[in-house]
Amino acid sequence: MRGGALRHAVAGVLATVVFLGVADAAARFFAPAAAPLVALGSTVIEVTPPAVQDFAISTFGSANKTVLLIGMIVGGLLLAVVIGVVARRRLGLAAAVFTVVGAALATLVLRRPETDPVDVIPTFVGLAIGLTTLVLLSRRAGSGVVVEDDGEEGQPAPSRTARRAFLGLAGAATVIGAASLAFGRSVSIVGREIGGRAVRMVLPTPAVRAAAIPGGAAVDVDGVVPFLTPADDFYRIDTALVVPELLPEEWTLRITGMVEEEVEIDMAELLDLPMEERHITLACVSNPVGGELVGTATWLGHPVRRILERARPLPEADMVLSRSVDGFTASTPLKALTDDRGSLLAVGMNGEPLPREHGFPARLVVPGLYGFVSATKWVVELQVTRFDRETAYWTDRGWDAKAPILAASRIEVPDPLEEVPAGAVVVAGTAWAQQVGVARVEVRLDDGDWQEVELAEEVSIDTWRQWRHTFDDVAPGQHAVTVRAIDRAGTVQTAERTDPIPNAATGHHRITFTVADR
Ligand SMILES: Nc1nc2c(c(=O)[nH]1)N[C@H]1C(S)=C(S)[C@@H](COP(=O)(O)O)O[C@H]1N2
Ligand SMILES: [Mo]
Repeated sequence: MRGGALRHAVAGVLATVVFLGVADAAARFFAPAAAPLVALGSTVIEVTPPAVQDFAISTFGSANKTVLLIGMIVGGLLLAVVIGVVARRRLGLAAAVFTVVGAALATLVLRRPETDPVDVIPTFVGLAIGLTTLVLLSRRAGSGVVVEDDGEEGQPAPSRTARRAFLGLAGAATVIGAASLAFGRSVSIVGREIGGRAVRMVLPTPAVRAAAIPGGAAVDVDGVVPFLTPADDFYRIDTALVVPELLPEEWTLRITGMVEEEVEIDMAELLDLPMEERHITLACVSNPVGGELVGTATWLGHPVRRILERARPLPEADMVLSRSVDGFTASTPLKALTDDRGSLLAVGMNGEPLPREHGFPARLVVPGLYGFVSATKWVVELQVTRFDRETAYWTDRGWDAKAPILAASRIEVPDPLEEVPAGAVVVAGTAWAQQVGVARVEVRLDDGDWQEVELAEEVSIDTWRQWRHTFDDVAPGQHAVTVRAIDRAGTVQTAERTDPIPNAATGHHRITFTVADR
């Protein structure tokens, strides 16, 4: 690119960065979705075809938001370059396109369920300052037709002072753009949440404590994931681009719909109720065979059934549509929330208040059901209803309305493609069959017979179980090991491979490894 065109492209990019940055920073004082980047990203997530969304979740797991954001940045930069280059000859047209894009973003902000009309203010403030930046920079970038370069007719190349003015202005725009992006919240989505408000909540002492995890629950093989998953390593699935910031004092839960009496409780009231602690393994329906979208935590909460009892659901009701502050919904059979499995309105995870990413200040945890039909984070409403009346977020995108967790097993040791020393080979991993319990786990080497493994102690039917097995004297060279679980109902995990959609992937986990020569 010749100097002029390059300067104009830079002008376009800087104007765009200033626009989005200033809007992002201003949005700090409004709802999160008031930031045009957040509104755009959320809209992209919403309109993405389920197959692509499913692919993104199973391929990138919890990093899928980062991939989306990088895609948006690349797309945005390309558009910015085009606007900048157009401004070189036709500043009016470029300014018009810039304004139209800004207005379109404002419309997306307005369309978000979490925004009010005032939330467009940041976008217009950003747009005004970005547009000013575009005009000022383009005027000083010159026509770029450097006479001595190509002899073409045109305006003269910018003078040295004009260039200096351009550089000065560009520098200022860079500083404004970078500083405001750093102050805004979109960038923090890429990393951990920076600048999130520090909120404190003191957890009550449990009325019912979970038994301590016995030593025998672990098989003691290096490389097997710990029985309790630390919150920082716990997988995360959010449809929202930005983790909602919900203060305990702002939180209320409403029980609505087919009930005899609508009920609303706030956090002070909830924390006064008797709390129960339970170890529960949560699993995502999008987890590929052998994948990592599963984890176990000690959850602290009040039984949901007690809260529903207060509202007295009508006999015709068979479903609870739980709603998050971010608009996400899940359909849970009423029975799963009222029977004695111990579904929780949870406020604590592993002895701490829920981390923001995992639903602070309150979420649902239902043993035996995949997260998308049960584990609503930042839950603010339980609408008692019927499966033939209401549908949930993922049901509208082609997934099943009801989804019990299927028995599954995973090999964690050895690593895929690892080279292990000659002789005996230790394989180990985890298996789960919530609400039913794991009865047996079997492995086989290459195409050999299924062999029963040694199972670690069971903590509860709702938690995963570690297992280990030793194959004696394995011949050097490449081998494969396959695992399957058998649950207490006698169901043997099927070998048939299916996609996660509509109700979880099936198939055996199989890895290959190499045994070194003696
Ligand atoms: N508000 C909200 N709650 C949600 C989701 C979501 O996207 N938004 N994802 C669900 C899904 S698909 C799963 S698997 C679990 C994951 O919980 P975690 O992110 O705490 O691991 O939360 C569920 N609750
Ligand atoms: Mo999920």
